[in-house]
Amino acid sequence: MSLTCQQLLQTYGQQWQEATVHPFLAQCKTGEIQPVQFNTWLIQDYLYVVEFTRLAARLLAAAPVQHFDVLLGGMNALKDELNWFRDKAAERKLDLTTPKQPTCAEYCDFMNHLPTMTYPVQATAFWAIELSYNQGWQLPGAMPEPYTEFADRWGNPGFTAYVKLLEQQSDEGLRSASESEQQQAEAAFLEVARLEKAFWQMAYEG
Ligand code: HMH
Repeated sequence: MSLTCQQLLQTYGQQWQEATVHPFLAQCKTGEIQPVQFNTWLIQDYLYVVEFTRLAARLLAAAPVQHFDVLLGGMNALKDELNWFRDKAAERKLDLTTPKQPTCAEYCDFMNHLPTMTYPVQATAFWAIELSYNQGWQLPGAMPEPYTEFADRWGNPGFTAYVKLLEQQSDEGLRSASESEQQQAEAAFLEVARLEKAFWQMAYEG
């Protein structure tokens, strides 16, 4: 029996919970989050998404052609997302040339290293990264202004459906993966969970 994404979520429920439930998100929901905290997240997440877009391109380069449709759709959404980040930063007069904080840099290093792994490993990590934001922004429930559009961006039903397709593609890749590749996919999943938690904490500390 090959590893599946659902198995990872079940086996590592505790780690996944810590990756997706954080006071930062809870306080966006209550409106208590402070501008310095939110703006730190916004700048650092823009810098993160730039590197995530490179990861998406490298995943596409490693993927079977049957998986192109879903991945190209995701890349199109990233085009909009990067421009949207620039708009949000401009509204708040934020400097997007700010250096990466150590946690953001560590997460970006992890992503830049992933393409040395085989496709199933990359696909599993990519799915986990997208699911973390889908669930993280969705679980607290509808958010008040000015956070509504942030929660909607990753929590909307279309994004949930996209993440489900990523899961199917990852599972398909894992079905023909070796024992060693499955272990690497598991390790990559855990690393995403750890880095997601650290990224929220970084933002929370402002
Ligand atoms: C830190 N994880 C982080 N930022 C994001 N934008 C996503 C995941 C989803 O792409």
